[in-house]
Amino acid sequence: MPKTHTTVGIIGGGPAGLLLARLLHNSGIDCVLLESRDRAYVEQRQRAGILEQGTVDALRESGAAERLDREGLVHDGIELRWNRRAHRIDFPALTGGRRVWVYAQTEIVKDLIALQLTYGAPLLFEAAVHAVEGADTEEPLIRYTHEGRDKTLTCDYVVGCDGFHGVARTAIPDGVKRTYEHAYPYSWLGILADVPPSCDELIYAHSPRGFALHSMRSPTVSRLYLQVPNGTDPANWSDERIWDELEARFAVDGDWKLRRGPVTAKSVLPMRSSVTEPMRYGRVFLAGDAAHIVPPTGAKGLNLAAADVIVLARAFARLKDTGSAELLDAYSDTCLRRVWRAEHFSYFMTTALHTDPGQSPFATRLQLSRLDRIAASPHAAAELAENYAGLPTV
Ligand code: FAS
Ligand code: PHB
Repeated sequence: MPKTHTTVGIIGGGPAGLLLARLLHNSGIDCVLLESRDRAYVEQRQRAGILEQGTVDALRESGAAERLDREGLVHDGIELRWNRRAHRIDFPALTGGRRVWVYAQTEIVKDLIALQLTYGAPLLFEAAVHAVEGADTEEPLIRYTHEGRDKTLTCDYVVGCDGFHGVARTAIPDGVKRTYEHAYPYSWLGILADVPPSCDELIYAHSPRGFALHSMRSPTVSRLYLQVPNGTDPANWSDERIWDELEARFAVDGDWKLRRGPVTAKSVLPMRSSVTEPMRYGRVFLAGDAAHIVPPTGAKGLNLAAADVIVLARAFARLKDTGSAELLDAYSDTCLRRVWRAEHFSYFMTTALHTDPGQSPFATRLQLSRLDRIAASPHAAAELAENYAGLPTV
């Protein structure tokens, strides 16, 4: 019989909700997690692939990194390509030792769900939340449907981890909520392919034909993306057409070769930025994509979600241990400083590397000058490395 009251009601079983539930459990704080989809769906949803040092540290501290440490790929840099030249960004050398891990979001979700179901507080799948009421009262209420019946959950606090299309944001009154948005004039066509990666580290390529990214999931599975027009139908892109276009965009002097193989998944992802302020109203908090969206070029989405819940879990633990709400009251401002830094970095990486369909030759020369500067200046390279490998969690 599901609980009817909890300390922290969490809406959404993506990385933000699952990591928050894990951190609260470790602090002895009662919570209930409500996820609208079934377990299989959330575990197979292809999304992010890069973890910052701070995200890995939090997963380790919460006891959720055993498989990550066994199977994750540690990366000390990325390669930028433009005008047929390549330049490596050396993260540890430029950031005093920080690095990144390649470990798919799907695997993090699987690991956290397994822990949650074994040791954690209640995690209900196919529990769709359709309203959050009383945000400005002492006992906010979540209305949800589970097993065909309408139910309610009263909470001391509610945390909306329900992503960009979730419901929690509606708990903030329109007169209070401020939304900042930017849409990019292109999308990404993302593929998974059963072929070993053609590189040891990620390659981000600027080309007159458009952006391309070579990432990976394991020593035998590659993850690649290429810029396409908004509204692109992935069905119009055959494997051969995808590989031909990727090969053209990664072109570089020297003997580098792009390995080809069967494409096992393809999807189109729109590029947008969005921030909702504040990230708290009364006793309702927003975390992760429920509060902010970044274009994936800077590999920030998942890591921002983790940073939010690390700050929030620490604040709930302070309240439980000392009675002080100081960190809770600072949550929104604390997170928004990092959110806007990540929004700017993601905007920088996206606009520096993508070719806007309508951009002028002058704009292209400015892009090339930015990329030349990163190759020429350790200071410019360090700015990119610090932002990519992740700023220390506050
Ligand atoms: P999520 O969206 O992951 O999770 C929200 C959860 O809430 C979902 O499981 C949803 O089912 C549930 N939910 C929604 N409404 C609900 C309701 N009413 N009741 C109950 N549950 C509800 N980031 C990168 O860094 N790199 C990438 O390559 C990348 N690729 C992406 C591709 C796509 C298609 C998308 C959409 C995002 C991508 N992102 C990427 C960003 C992505 O990784 C997010 O930042 C990350 O999933 C954020 O995690 P959450 O905040 O937990 O939100
Ligand atoms: C990924 O591996 O999915 C990935 C990596 C880096 C990005 C975006 C996506 O910037």
